[in-house]
Parts: sequence; structure tokens; C-alpha cells
Amino acid sequence: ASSSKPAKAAATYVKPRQADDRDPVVALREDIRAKLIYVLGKTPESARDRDWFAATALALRDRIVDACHEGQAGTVPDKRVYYLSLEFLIGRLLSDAMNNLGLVEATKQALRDLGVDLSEVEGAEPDAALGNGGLGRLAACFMESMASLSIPAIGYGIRYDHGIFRQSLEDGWQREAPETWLAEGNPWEFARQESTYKIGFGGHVTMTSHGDHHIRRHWHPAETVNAVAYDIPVVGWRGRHVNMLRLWKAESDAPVELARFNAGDHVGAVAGRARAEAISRVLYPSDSSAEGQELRLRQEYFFTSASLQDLVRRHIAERGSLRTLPDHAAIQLNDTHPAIAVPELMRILLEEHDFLWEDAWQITSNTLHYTNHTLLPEALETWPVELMERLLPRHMQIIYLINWLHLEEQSKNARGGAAHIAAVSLIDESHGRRVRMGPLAFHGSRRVNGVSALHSDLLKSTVFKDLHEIEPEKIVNKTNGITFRRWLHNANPELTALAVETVGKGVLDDPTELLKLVPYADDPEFRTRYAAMRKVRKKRLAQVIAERTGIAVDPTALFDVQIKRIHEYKRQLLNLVETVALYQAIKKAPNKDWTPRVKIFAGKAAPSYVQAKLIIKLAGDIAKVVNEDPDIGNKLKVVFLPNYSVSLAEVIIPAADLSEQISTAGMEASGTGNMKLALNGALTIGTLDGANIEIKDHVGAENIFIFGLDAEGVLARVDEPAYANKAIAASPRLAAALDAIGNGFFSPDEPRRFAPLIDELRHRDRYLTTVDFDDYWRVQREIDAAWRRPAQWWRTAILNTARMAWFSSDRSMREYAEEIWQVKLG
Ligand code: B1N
Repeated sequence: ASSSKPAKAAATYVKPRQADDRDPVVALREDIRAKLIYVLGKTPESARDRDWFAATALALRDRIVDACHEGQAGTVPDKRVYYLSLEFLIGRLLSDAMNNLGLVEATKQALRDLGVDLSEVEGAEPDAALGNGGLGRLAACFMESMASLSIPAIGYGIRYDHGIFRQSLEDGWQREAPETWLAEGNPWEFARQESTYKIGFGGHVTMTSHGDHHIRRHWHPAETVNAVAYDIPVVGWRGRHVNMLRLWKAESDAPVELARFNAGDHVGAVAGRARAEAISRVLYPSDSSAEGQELRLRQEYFFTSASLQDLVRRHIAERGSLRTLPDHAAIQLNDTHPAIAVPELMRILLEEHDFLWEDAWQITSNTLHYTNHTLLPEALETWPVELMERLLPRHMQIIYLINWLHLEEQSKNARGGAAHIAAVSLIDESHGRRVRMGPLAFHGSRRVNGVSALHSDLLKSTVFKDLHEIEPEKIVNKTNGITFRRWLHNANPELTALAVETVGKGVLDDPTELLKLVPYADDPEFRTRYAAMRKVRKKRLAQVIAERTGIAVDPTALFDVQIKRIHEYKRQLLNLVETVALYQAIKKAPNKDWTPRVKIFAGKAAPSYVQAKLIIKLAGDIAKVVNEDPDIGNKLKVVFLPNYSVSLAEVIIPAADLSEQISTAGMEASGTGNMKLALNGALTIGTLDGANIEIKDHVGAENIFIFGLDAEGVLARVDEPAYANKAIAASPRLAAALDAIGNGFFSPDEPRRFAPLIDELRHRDRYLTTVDFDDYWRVQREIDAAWRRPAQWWRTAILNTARMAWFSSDRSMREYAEEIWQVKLG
């Protein structure tokens, strides 16, 4: 490959269909044309980019189906992984499919022959944005890696009509609009009407006696909703293996009430249907916080029950008896959202398959596994007992019995006092009675994992301390990863081409080959080419910034990037306060030799999260003042890019020089954006939090900028009285920046606008922003200096790329396969 062309791995990986001996380009050209004309009913003259996209996707989908049939037809795998997740943030699928099938160049050529530009076609694909942030994107990376490693797997989730809302800025304030990815259909999916299951809600439980001591209970739901399967095939690297993402759509099983309809009550006649179908209508837009609403619980039970019924039916068809379920199925619960799987699998085994309790419990607790993704108290799900009894009465009974047996066991051991029993109970009695879903998932699972080394340790010492002491082998760590196919090969073809040219094509199959780039960090010619790659990407981002915000940025400036959900614990506010302090410093000495910076922010705030929305407004207000100040010029620019998404991340990440990973230590479970940015050669400024610690271990302490308190330091400091006051009093620079924001310097039309943010910092500062400020400032100035030594800077960037290999989600998936699922790679 030459450095100017995207890396493509040789010709095609998938043999064309039998009796198809056409050249791949010819075949694609003919097939895309035929899809356009006969499936979409368009002519090449009348087709829009969106039509060409659908035609191309359909032609590629055929090839994925071929790859699937070639690889797996008729074979039953020894063990399957079932990944249950309320979110799959898969984004666009076209470049993934082309790349993994080895058809990037062939597709580009075929479309060119048809007079169409591939990049326009790619741009016409809507993002499948069925997730909020890291948790949903992780599920998508894991699906891609499982397919690439030939791990037999099915991902189960919800086919939301509306994914994460579309964010726009109105006078700097976040506005939400519904997202409509399905408006023109989804060419990747197969509707499987025949795979429909009934999901019950409400009703009552009856008991019948079956001889001595044997009482059978039976649930009679008041309402049932149909779950209909839609399958999206996920093709792995080199088309060797295909898995399914099976998403459930809610459909009413109640017919339109004809009598009411005929009587003229057209709305009443369909009201029941609307209620049922609401379940898969919309993704809850909250990240790292629990939604206590009834509809959310209905979503959780709906997709969990459909998925369990589906996998139970498959297991019985393949193996006969459910006794062997743990041998052939590993179910992974992505956070507690599907934790209702514990009582639901018990119910299916007890009620529908006549198992005895003890046997059912053995099967359940050897099949389920649970990943925890956060320690934030506001994210730990609990459901009021009263709501559970009303919506899922049989499950509530089962939870009571699970808990009774669990506490009975605990009362026998030495620690069995009242405090211990209250601590390990699955029911929280402290503020009304609530079911604790984390402990329920923990107790019902064979393994529980955290998502970074620090996070797993904190699980053991904090939220699951008592349960961990009972079963010290249960918690294991599985540090997150990212798929390099999307986040390096597809997102950064220039860097990929450079790596392939330098260390060989093997790097596309084995990321550890990136380590061979280490010696090139000292090669001036390689550094120059690496920097040239970045320049290309920064110009592209500058173009996007200009189009979407009207702000002109200089691509030679340092691009400083913080892209993630807006949340107080992630501390965008720390970055903004530092921005103000820097602005004030430049104003004081405008002729000093400042390092030009562009501060780039992007991210969505939960619609009900008032402080987070105010932080977005603050970024916009600061940007307005700073960007228009003639004293500042190109020394500092501030940009907030609206509507952050997977596809926008693919543009920003390869263009970033500096990656902001500045959460309060102990609060970011792992982070995965940190990995994407470091892989693409951005240097990290970060706290010792989540996976930052492991990134530091891999890239080397001298190649990352660490500042602030560590997790232990945070725990100690929060108990000190008036820590914020003291920190502000000790830092005139911090005090001046807070005064400016708090007094309305950036909001003269409403001087008190940001008082809620500043008052929180002054009086409470839950996230220790004031405490970490001075050290953050100090390290930022070190970065200014580092940027002025380009040879050294690029050396460090290259070492980051070279040493991030371990953070491939292939590594994560291998670890899960070996140490949790005990499933063989194909
Ligand atoms: O999961 C990611 C981690 O890399 C991040 O550090 C972590 O914050 C994120 C409730 C969540 N934790 N919890 C959530 C999302 C939606 C929701 O409704 C909680 N997301 C994370 C992957 O491990």
C-alpha cells in the first residue's frame, strides 16, 4: 500500500457464491445496480445518495449472508455467548462491512463506475445510535471483536424507533429533537416475524398442590406484549465469521377493537396497542444514572424475557434438556439493566420446565455473568417492591425466596449479625422497600467483573464489599477495549497506511505488531510522515468545525479535545475554568509567546440534567467572548461541536493532539474514548482514574500527563471540612476565573446565569474541581512547552500509538472467553 491510499487488505476474503465467477468489482457493480432498480424501485438517474447507500448495503449484506453460510451452515457450536444489553451504539455499518469483507476498494470502484462517490454514500448512512455513551459503544466493539475472533455469539437488545436524541444548540442552550434512523428503513436488518415471543406484565399468581410438599405456582399476566426479532448480521475481520445482533421490537397482540372502532372511537380502539408499542419506542437518554420510571422497567423485562425465551428454545432444539444450559450457553449481563434475568430464568425453569428450586438455581447461577460499569450511587438501580409486585408479581416472589435462602445461609456464619444481614440483603429497607438490582445480579451470577483494574478493586472495597467477602473468587477484572478495525483502520486510513508500510500487513490482523513502531519514534523521517498524517486529519476537522459552527480554527494550533457525555464527574467544568484562567493570563500579557490552542468540546447532556446543560451553555458563552477578542486571535479558540455521535467521533479522534481524561479519580469506571484517542496518537492529560492508569502503564509515565489527586487521595480529602474554600483561597488564579464566570463576565445579559455552577464549586464541590485545579493548570503549561518541541512531541505520540495494542477489544474478548465464558474461539 502507498501512504496516500487507505489500507486495504488484499483482494476479497469471501469466495463469491457458487457459480459466481464474476470479477468482484463487476459483481458489485451489477448487484448494486440491480438492488437499486428492483428492490428500491429507483433509476440511477433518480437515485439520491440515500438510495445508493441502501443499494450498496443490500449488495454487501448478500455477501455477509454468503460468508455466514459458508462458515457455519448446519453446525451447532459447542458454546454460545449471549450478550444482553439495553444499548448497542453501533453507528454506521457500511465501512465496517466493506473493510471486514475486504471490499473497500472494490466497492469504491464499482460505485465510481456507476458515477457515484463512495464517501457521499457513506455519509448518507444514518448512525444507529441505540446507546448513550461508553457502555453502549463498548457493546458494539465487543460484538465486532467476537465476530472477528469467531466466538459464536448473539447480542440481544431493543430495536428502538428513536435512538439517542439529536442535539442542537439554540443560543448556546441544548435542544433535543427526536432521532429517526429508521425513517427510510434499515437495509442491514432481517425482520423475523416467526421469532415472536409473548411477554407478560401484571396479573396474579396461583398455587396448585401436586402431592406432598410440592406446590406449583403459576403466573397469569394481565397483559401480554409481543417481542418480534430483527436481526442485524455482524461480520468479523476477513469475513471469516458472522454473528447476529438480535433486536426486539414491541408489538401489541391485541387486535384493533373493532366494535369501538366501528362505533367511531378510533383512538380508543388503538389505545392498548399504543401502550404496548411504547416499550420499544425510545432509548432512555440517561448515561450513568438510573431511570426510576415504570416504562424503563418494562423495557428491561421485555428484552430480557424475550432473549431468555429465545435462547432457551434454541438450547432445547439443539440439546434437548435445559440441565446442560451452563455447558452450552454463557449469558453476559451488560450492567444491571437486564438483572431481572435472574428471577426470569428461574421462573422459566420452575414454571415452564418443572425444575426443582435447587436445580433451577444451579443452572441459573452457572449460566449468568454480570459486568458492572459504574460505582456512582445515582446509577445503582433499585426498584420499589410495590412497583415490582404490581408489574412482575411472580418475579417478586422468586426474589423474596432467593433472598430468604441467601440470608438464611448468612445468618449461620460468624458475621451473621443484623448489620451484616442488612448489608448483604437483596432488599434495601432504608428508604421504603426496594429491590437492589446490583446485588441481585451479583448473587445470581457465576462471575462478576469490573471494567478496569482500579474499578474492579473499588468494587471489592466499596459497593460489593460484603458480598465480595462471602465469595472472594467471584469478582474478576476485565479491562475494556476498543475495536481497532473501526477506531484505527477505518477512522484513520492515513495512519493505518503508514503503519502497514512500516511494519507490514500483519498489523491489520495482530495489533501487537504496532509495537514494532517503537524504534521509529526516533526516526525523523517517520516523525515527519506521522505529523503529516495528523495535519491531513486536522484540516478535515477544521473544515467540519467551520461548516457546523462558523468558527475558523488554525490547523497548526494544538487541538485539545474533550469529547464525552457532559457530566459533573467528568469535569468539563475544570477544563472550562482553566480556559478562562488562560484567557485572563493571555489578556494580561498578550505579547507573550503563547502556544496556540483550540479547545474542542462535544457531548450530550441528559435532557433533565440541569447542571450539565448549564455547562454546555457556559462553553458557548466563553467561546463567544474568547473567539471574538482581538487580543486573543489564534492563541486560543473555543469550540463546542453539536450533536456528538459515533460518526463525529470518527472525524475528531484522528485529528486530536491532546486528549482530556480528567474525571475525579475513582469515578470513571474505565473510559474508552481515552483508548481511541491515545491509539490515534493524542497525548493524554488525565487523572489516575479508570483505564488511564493502565494506559500510563503501557505507554510509559514519561509519555502521558498525569495530574491531581488519586482515588485514595479523593477519599481522604472529601472528609476534610471546607476543602473547596481552602483551595480557592490558596489560588488567586482559580479565584479570579471563578469570579469572572460567577459575576457574569461571559453572560452580561444575565450576570447570575452561571451562579449555580460556581456556588456549587464554592460551597460543596462534590467532584473536587477546585482541589485539582492548580495541578491541572501546571500540567497544561507543561503541555504548552512540550508542543513547542515538535520532535519530542511526535516521538511521544508515536510511542502512544505503538504501545496501545493491548487495548484492543480482541484482547478483552479473549479474556472474557477464557476466564469467564469458557468458550473456545472458532
Ligand atoms: O461504561 C463504560 C465505561 O468506560 C465508563 O467509564 C462508564 O461510565 C460507562 C446507566 C450507564 N457506566 N454506567 C453507564 C449507562 C446508561 C445507563 O442508563 C448507566 N455507563 C457507564 C464502559 O464500561
